[in-house]
Amino acid sequence: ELDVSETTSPTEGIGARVLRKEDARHLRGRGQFVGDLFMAGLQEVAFLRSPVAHARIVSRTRPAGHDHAIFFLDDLKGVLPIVTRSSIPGYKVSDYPVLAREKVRFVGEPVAMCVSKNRAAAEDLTELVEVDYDELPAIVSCNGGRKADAVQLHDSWGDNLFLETSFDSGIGAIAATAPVVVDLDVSCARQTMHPLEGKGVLAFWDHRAGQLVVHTSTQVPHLIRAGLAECLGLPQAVIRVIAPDVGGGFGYKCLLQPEEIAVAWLATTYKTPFRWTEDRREHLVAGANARQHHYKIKAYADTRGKLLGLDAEVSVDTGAYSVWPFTACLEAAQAGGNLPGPYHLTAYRAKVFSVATNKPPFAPYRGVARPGVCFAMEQTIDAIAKAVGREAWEVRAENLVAASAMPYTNITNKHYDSGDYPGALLEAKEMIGLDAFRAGARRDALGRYLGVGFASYTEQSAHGTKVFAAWGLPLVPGFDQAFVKLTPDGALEVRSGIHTIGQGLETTLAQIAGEVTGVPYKDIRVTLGDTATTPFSTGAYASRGIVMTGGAVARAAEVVALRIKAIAAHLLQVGPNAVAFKNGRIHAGEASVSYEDIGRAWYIRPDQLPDDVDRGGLEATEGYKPQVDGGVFSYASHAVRVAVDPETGLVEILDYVIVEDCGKMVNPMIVEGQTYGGAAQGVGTALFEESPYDDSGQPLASTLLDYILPGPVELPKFRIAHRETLSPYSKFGIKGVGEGGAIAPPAAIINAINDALAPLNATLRDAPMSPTRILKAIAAAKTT
Ligand code: MCN
Ligand code: SMO
Repeated sequence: ELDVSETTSPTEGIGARVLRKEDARHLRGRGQFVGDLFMAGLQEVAFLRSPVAHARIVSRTRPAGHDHAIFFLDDLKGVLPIVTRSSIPGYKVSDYPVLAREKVRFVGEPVAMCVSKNRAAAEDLTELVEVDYDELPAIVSCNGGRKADAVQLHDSWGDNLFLETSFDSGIGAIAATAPVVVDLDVSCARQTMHPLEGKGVLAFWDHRAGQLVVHTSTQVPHLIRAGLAECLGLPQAVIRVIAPDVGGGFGYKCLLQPEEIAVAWLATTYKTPFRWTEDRREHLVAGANARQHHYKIKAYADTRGKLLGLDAEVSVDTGAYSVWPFTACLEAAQAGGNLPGPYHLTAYRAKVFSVATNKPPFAPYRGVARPGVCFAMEQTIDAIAKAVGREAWEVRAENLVAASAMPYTNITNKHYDSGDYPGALLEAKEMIGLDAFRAGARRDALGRYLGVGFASYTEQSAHGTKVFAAWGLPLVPGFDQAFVKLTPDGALEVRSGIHTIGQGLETTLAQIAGEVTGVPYKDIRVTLGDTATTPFSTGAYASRGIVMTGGAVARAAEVVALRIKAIAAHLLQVGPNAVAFKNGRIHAGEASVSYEDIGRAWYIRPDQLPDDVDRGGLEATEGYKPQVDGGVFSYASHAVRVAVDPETGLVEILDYVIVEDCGKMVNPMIVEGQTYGGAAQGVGTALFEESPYDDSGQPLASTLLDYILPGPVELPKFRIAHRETLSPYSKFGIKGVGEGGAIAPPAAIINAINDALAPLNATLRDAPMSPTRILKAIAAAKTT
């Protein structure tokens, strides 16, 4: 039986593969999610959602006697719409109402809120509501949305563009003089995000504290408090947000959702507890979406395949509203800023559009823009290789930023701090066995075509305040605080407002605190995600947790460690520099004291301590941000070998290798888990997942029979190799890793499929690479 208190790793600090503290409860089914909470008088909430994509609401009616059970927007007195501002010039703000009143803008948009003793009864109430819709044409694509005569989603806008912007370092003469030019149109499909646990919120009024208490499945409790305060018109001090166990977030749980505000309003108004839990169908139809990017690329190269310039147009199908706090610009602006990726590029131009469509809003999803960016850029590299007749890995290696060039500031002003990008690629090439593969047959005994593909990327992590400000996000600061305390009985408490959403911060923050203070891992308790008991953190997203919160924990722990040492020195009658942490005690040579001795001395007998012992106590709150505001950059190269069946269009992944570098690893086992899980989601993006819409804006994948998630049968055993290049800018040289695994699989897999299908002259450009798309590409090649 797994029991983390039995972890006996000789080292438990940074670099140790200690078992996760979280798993003791999760493996026994004893986690506490929003759905596990119960309170006396709890009522459940269901939402009536729009059945049409775009319409004016002519009338809404409820049967008499249901005023306190069925609610429309007008009933929600004092509630403001979600308005997400941005300082990016030209960005258009959308008013995202908590319940639709004049207009609905996507299928699934909440129109009425119904409350009853249980969910089924609340759902029954939704059937009593009558709404008359006057339907409008739906905008279901970027092209549709950009047409001059397109119907507008937001009446005052004048068009359907959240944002139109450009990056331009000048392409200059290269367009006319470059010997090699490749053109590509690349698209990836719209996706939903599917954390195991859907969104959930339970709110009640705490009469003793005089506070609205909101238990919500979120990655960003402190931000949600700010957002709720804004939309409910309450001071932040009157709101307590608690994130209980969160069964996966992946970006989806970074948002302030209308349902969250509506349920909080009920609790504030009626002073009794209410809960809404998202069901799978709501997630599929009404939950925020991700990934739908379209690229038109022209790349210029010399005859060896050396990149000379890149010219791109990127459109993102961003859905109906701008989400709080990340806006509808994030994805498109990031796509434009990240397209050059890990490559040395001296001429770059990109036009970027974020188009409003009659679909659910767009949220960040593991990798944020970069899976799309990598998909486009890595196909471009392969296309150049094909044009100049070289192996794709060779062209890649020549264009990657060299280790000797580090630190390197790229063409979109990203400062790559450290690493050996070509080194990781070459290692991946060896691991996948490219040379042996090229020497072997192109088809297997089943007649399937075989191919190998590569993809490389950088993963910006731990963005600072200035980066978010430059993305126009005034509400999103890039720093964290943490609190560390030695208790009277010699245990260590660590608290921060970030949250553990599956990625393991309860474990790794404890490892850092233990590394600094010498307190044994089993005696460290990490408390996260409750605005009343934790100092500020922006939250768990952008692979920032371990760098930012980890840095803050280290700094607070350093303060406490100094005070522990001062007391120990006094107890052991030596100078403060003569004591050291060893084997769970504080030593001066052979003599030692325990952490409990320290706790007792400080809390119980402070009168016996000399005056020069720091009176700050055995606790400290400290803040942290890395030395650079632009974040620290992890990177990786993926390589994959596939078999493609030309009769069925099915792809089998035969081998998959990942060579990754996230600086100093706090827990290599968790880094592997993160990489594995991310890559699994990447395989979903590559081969299976797609949320299509018909011309009227109806979602065509509203069950998990239509929306295919990869399971164990579809996933390869990813083979992972680590490199550990320390960042010069972060505490311990750590870089983030939470998103990386998800970035490269679509790119590596499409390159492998195109390599396999080369003898047939078939080329794919769009994800997912479903059997249908593969058979179409083969058929198209036959007819040309
Ligand atoms: N880690 C480490 N050594 C490093 C880097 C990271 O040991 N050099 C560990 C960290 O200690 C942490 C984990 O890896 O336990 C991820 O750390 P980090 O990269 O800092 O990411 P965050 O803590 O900020 O987590 C958010 C990140 C994001 S943005 C998404 S999306 C995502 C992800 O984490 N969502 C996840 N991984 C997820 N994993 C699970 N199981 N569930 C999610 O919802
Ligand atoms: S998509 Mo991760 O929450 O940045």
